[in-house]
Amino acid sequence: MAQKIIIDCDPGLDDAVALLLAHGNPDIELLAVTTVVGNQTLEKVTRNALAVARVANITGVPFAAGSVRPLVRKIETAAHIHGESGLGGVTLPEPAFSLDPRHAVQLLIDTIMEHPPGTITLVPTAGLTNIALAARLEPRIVERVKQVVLMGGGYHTGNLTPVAEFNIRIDPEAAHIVFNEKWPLTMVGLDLTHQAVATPQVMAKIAAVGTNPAKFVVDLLEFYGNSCREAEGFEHPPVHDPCAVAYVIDPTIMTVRKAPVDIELNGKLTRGMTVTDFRGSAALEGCHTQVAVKLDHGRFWDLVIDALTRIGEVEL
Ligand SMILES: [Ca+2]
Repeated sequence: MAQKIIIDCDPGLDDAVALLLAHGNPDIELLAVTTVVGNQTLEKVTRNALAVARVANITGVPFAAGSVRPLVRKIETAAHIHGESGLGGVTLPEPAFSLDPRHAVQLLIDTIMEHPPGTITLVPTAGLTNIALAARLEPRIVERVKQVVLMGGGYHTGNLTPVAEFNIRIDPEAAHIVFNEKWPLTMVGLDLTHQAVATPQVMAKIAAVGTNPAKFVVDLLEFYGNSCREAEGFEHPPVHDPCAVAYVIDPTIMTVRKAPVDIELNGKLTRGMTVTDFRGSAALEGCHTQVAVKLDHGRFWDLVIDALTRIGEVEL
C-alpha cells in the first residue's frame, strides 16, 4: 500500500526535487501540497509549487497557499541560495491548474480528518508555521496522523546560524509547537542531508534520463550548486528536502536514533537550535522524536533517478 503524504513546502530548489520524488515514486500517494513563506515570499513559493506541478505533470492533487509570515518573527527569505524567484536557474512554465481556495492550514486539517486515523504522514520541508497553526486549530490531527517526517534542524550543526537550521530558525515558535506535540516525529536534519550531495556522477545520471523534468532538475541543481558553493562553501550541493520523502518511501535508507529534541527560543546565539538529548536512559521513556543520522547516498539518488524515469517525458 502506498504511503499517503502531504507535503508542506516553500519551493525552493530542493523542495522541487522533493515534489518530483514524491510524485514519481509508486510507493507514495501525494494527497495535497501546501505552501508557506520561507525560501521566498508566499506568493513566489506558491507560484513555484504550481510550476513544479506542471513540470512533473502532477494532476488531481489540491495545492493550497498558507501562511504569509512566521508566527512571531519577521520574514527572512533565502534568495542568496534559491534566487530572487525562489527557483533560480530554471524557466517557470505557466501553471496547468489553479489553487485550492482553502487556506493551506484548512486543507491540511480537512485532508487529515477525512482519512482514517494513522494513515497520513506529514512531510514538512519548510518553516513549520502552517503545521503549528493546524495543530492549534484542530488538535485532533496530532493523534490522527501516522507520523511527521520533516526536513529541518540538525543536532550538530546549523546553516542560517552556527547552530540553527533555516526552517527552524525562521519560525522557532512554530517549531516549538510541532516538536512538542506528541506525534511520532522524525527530524531529517542537516547532519543527514549534508550527506545527500549531488555529485558530478549523480548529475550525469540525472541528465542521462534525458526528459524535460530531468533537464529541469539538472538546471536547478546547477544553480543550487553554485549558490551552495558561494554562500556555504560546499563543493557539491546537499539536496535537503527529498531526504524526508525518501525516508517515508524506505526507512532503511537511513539510520535513525531516538532522542528527545526541543527548540531553543530565547538564546542570544542559539535561537532556533534543535537541542537534541543523546544522553539516553530515562529521557527515552515515552520519547516521540527521533533524528536521522546516516544516509545511504547511492540508494537515495537511485530513488530520485527512478522517480524521474517513471515520470517520463512531459511537454512544456
Ligand atoms: Ca524547503
